[in-house]
Amino acid sequence: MTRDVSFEGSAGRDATGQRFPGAREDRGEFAEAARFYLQLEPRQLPSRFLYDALGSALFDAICHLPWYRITRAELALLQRHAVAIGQTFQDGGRVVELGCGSGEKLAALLTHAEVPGVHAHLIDLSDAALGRSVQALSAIEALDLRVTTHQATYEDGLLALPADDAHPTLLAFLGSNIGNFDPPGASAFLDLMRAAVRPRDYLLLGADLVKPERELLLAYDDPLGLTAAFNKNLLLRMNAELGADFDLSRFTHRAVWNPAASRVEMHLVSLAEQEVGVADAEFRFRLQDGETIWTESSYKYEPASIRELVEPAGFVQRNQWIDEAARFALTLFEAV
Ligand code: AVJ
Repeated sequence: MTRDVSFEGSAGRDATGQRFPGAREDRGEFAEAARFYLQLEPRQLPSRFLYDALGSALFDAICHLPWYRITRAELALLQRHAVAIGQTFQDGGRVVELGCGSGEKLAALLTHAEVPGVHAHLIDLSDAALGRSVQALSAIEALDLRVTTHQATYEDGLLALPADDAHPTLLAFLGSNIGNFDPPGASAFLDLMRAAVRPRDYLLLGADLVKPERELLLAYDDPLGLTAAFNKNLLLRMNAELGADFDLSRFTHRAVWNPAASRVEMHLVSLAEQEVGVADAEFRFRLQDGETIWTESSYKYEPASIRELVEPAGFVQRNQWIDEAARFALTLFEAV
């Protein structure tokens, strides 16, 4: 296995690469985002800030919970259909994974696909995640794998992808990470992914499906309290990194299924009327008793709605594999 590394910066930009209104160069990206999103109505914070070292470890633990089935269901589908998926990057093609996490899923896919000479490109914001993924892929020795890591936002990573006219590309966006985008954001992101590949390249999309509310709430408000800790860690992180003074005992985790929008929302609910300061972002604000800070949306799909979301970006659906018990879909699209 060979490894090359490239770094692309993303400071001061939001998920779509835009600068925030009133952004200042001397404040960090996190401070800028906190200042902007905490003053919106309703108050909110972008979910990508959940993933510092502790947040990423908590998310990995969540993936082992019996109530959170996305990761296991997707891994099983990838293994079962690896040979069919592997057709898309035969002949020394590339696999580009956005948000590789631990690298376990890509490793499972490549192990079971048995396609030699693949060039894997890993795009993730977290250096730790990239390191673990390289580790996971280095365990596959037989396949003469080449791995390039890009520590970057999805957008910057896609833009930095070298053009490759000679080899087919499979772009993988797994784990229902698409579900963190609202529908316009998802469409814009699909356009971006389509622009990064050529006709006859492929997109593999993992997306969680609508299921009974009781199951959704157990997945996002688990009885062990891991998801609550994952959510409240955002307050801990603001205290540590932004000089904020959130009192964690005065907030509680809440998961809500919003059927009209087809999404699970995570909120941090204020348990009292209170004032909070975020020193490094130079602002203070008052929270009412019961007021919430909205920290994440996880959109849930119907099998047909995935196609309707993706095809307008310039793809056609070629295959869809569904885990009926977990209600999770892996859908393969070809760029046209
Ligand atoms: C990693 C964004 C797919 O939305 O299910 C897990 C994150 N949030 N539990 C999801 C998450 C709460 C997860 N994604």
